[in-house]
Amino acid sequence: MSKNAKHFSIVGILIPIVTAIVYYTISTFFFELPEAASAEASIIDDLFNGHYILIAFLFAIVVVPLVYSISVFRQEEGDETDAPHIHENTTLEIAWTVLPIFLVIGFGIWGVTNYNAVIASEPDEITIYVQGYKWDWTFYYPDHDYKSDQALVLQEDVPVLLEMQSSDVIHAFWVPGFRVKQDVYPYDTENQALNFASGPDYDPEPYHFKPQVMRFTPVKEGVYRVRCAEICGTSHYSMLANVFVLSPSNYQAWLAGDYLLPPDPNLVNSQPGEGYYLDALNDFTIENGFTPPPPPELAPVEDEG
Ligand SMILES: [Cu+2]
Repeated sequence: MSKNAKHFSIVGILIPIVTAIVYYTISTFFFELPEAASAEASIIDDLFNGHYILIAFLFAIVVVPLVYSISVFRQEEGDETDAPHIHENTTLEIAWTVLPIFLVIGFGIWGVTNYNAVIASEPDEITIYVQGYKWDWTFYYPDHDYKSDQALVLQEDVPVLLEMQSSDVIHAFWVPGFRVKQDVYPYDTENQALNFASGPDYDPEPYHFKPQVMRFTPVKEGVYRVRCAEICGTSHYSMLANVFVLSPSNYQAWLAGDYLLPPDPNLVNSQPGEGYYLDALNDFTIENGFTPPPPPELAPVEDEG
């Protein structure tokens, strides 16, 4: 084996190893995603994973040869000669131009295909209106006698079409567990009475307003969070709402008014980072109901008498 072949084979073995380590590190420690809870989540996660693998590989093909060269090709003591000067390598230049072009086009086609799959309409989807405003969300169910609630309540495995608008500034509707996100625009800042909140017959059409639409199918019972993903003012951080994904029987009970949901933590405490509340919500079922968690215990004060 020539010396060059030996160097190339060591680098060739190190590149996939480093790719795997970097991929594992970024997908496990830096960008760990919440549990996937919608039918669309796996489509988005495939794209995320594809990008992570590519990023890890591009990191490895630059850094492995660099670190290997720095460590192995040291200048000998007393050696004053220059390294060979290399000009032009047509094959290499064509390769590093053409391969990235195909990669970018390939990822583009993949992205568009997946995006079309995510936004595709479903035959039996239910429509819910969403009003975003500084700093909360309200939900309206046009098919169910104008039922509104501070929480978004969905039925497991039933596709949803959200029609959304904002009362004031641009917000963004984002449920990390569902992997879907959509900007929500103001329609008419002059006349804020004209919105979904004004009634079930509200029709944005005469105002030439097209609501923003978003589709997804929740597939796991549980409690999730909507958070605003567009910085929209001082209380942007607390522009949260709960999403309850209920079984068909619980959903029907909720529609009939027989099933009370836990209060919105926005109303109970608006401090950010109070995760214990969300943990308690996650244990919530129609059978065991909801018990707000006890306040954190204070350490007893030692009597110094
Ligand atoms: Cu917002």
